[in-house]
Amino acid sequence: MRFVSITPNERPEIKSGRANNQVDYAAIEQEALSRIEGAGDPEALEGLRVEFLGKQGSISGLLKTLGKMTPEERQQTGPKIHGLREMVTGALASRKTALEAAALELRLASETIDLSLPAPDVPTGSVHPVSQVMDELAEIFADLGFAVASGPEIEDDWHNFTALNMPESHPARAMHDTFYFPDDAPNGGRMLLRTHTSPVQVRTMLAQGAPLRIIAPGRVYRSDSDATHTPMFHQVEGLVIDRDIHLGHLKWTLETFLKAFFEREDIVLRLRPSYFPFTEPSVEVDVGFAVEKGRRVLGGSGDDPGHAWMEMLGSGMVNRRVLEMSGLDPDEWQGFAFGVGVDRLAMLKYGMDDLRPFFDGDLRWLRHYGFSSFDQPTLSGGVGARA
Ligand code: 2NL
Repeated sequence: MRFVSITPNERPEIKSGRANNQVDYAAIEQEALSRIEGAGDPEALEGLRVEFLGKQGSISGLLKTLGKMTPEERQQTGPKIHGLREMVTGALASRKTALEAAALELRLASETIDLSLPAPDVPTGSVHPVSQVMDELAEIFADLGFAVASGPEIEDDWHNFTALNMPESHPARAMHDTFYFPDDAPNGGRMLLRTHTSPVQVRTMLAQGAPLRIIAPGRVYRSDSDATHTPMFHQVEGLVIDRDIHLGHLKWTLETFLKAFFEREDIVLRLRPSYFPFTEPSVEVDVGFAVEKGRRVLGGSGDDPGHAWMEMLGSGMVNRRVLEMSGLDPDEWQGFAFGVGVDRLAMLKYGMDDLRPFFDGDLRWLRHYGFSSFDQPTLSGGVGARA
């Protein structure tokens, strides 16, 4: 086989631009193509690209000879050199594709996956019981036509207290051990961490007017800490404002909610007179329970043998003064409201006896009590799920 070198150094006529009519372009092309075809790996191919088409490459050198030719020579030789460059460029590209395909074939043939092996454990989080209960509450109240309202956790004195019929001097303020921000807050008014989600409801009444059917779930803060109190806890408040709303609506709503939440038809309520500054009359709601195997099980009247009453939530008809301060005419609009601790509801429903682990972030506890996010959105499934 005839060996044709196309390296410029060894081809003086190429380098000098002389005697182009003597250059055998077809032979050069033939050799270039066969060497490209013979390149066994991407590195060798890249070496050939540099050798032919690089700055100092042989074909680049041929292109440079065009400048030194007469117009006639150039017209004759130009297409040959450009054609050569195009052929070589195309051959490099298709060889590259072929080498890549071959490498992939090799990998596919040599790398196998044993699908019968157990997959490594993927760490998955779980839904915190408080979040789970919040979702259940939202679902149950959604079935009853309540929208979810939210608002700031850093509140001003007026929305948290004054608008709820607790003016500056009101003794009920002492019942809320409030976290206050420093007095020199930039906007003048004294700011605090909300002690309940009631200010959300005041803000919603002011913004949307009546009628209204909302729940306000969220974090609330009181300076209090023992086995049954944490400085941050979760509350859901509910508010219904409409014409001719009365205590009967309150009782039916709470009974329907508690039956759906605890997934028991035999939940019995006791309404007991109480006092809250923001409701009049105020009603505390107790639920009957019995102790089975050391655990409190809800159901039945607290007056039944072996039963007792447990305080469940606070509620009442919205105080006229609260309606007025929220921009509503109390002679036209009435309403009921209630408030319940979410953490307490979670403890009762899922059999936990201490509140503090809720906020410790202990992974073992969370794995034990957490819920799978792949479960149904709620366990109780909303109102009517028990039918
Ligand atoms: C409790 C008591 C309650 C309310 C919250 C409320 C809100 C507005 C107007 C009137 Cl905007 N009332 N909320 C009413 C009664 C009781 O919570 O013991 N919660 C844990």
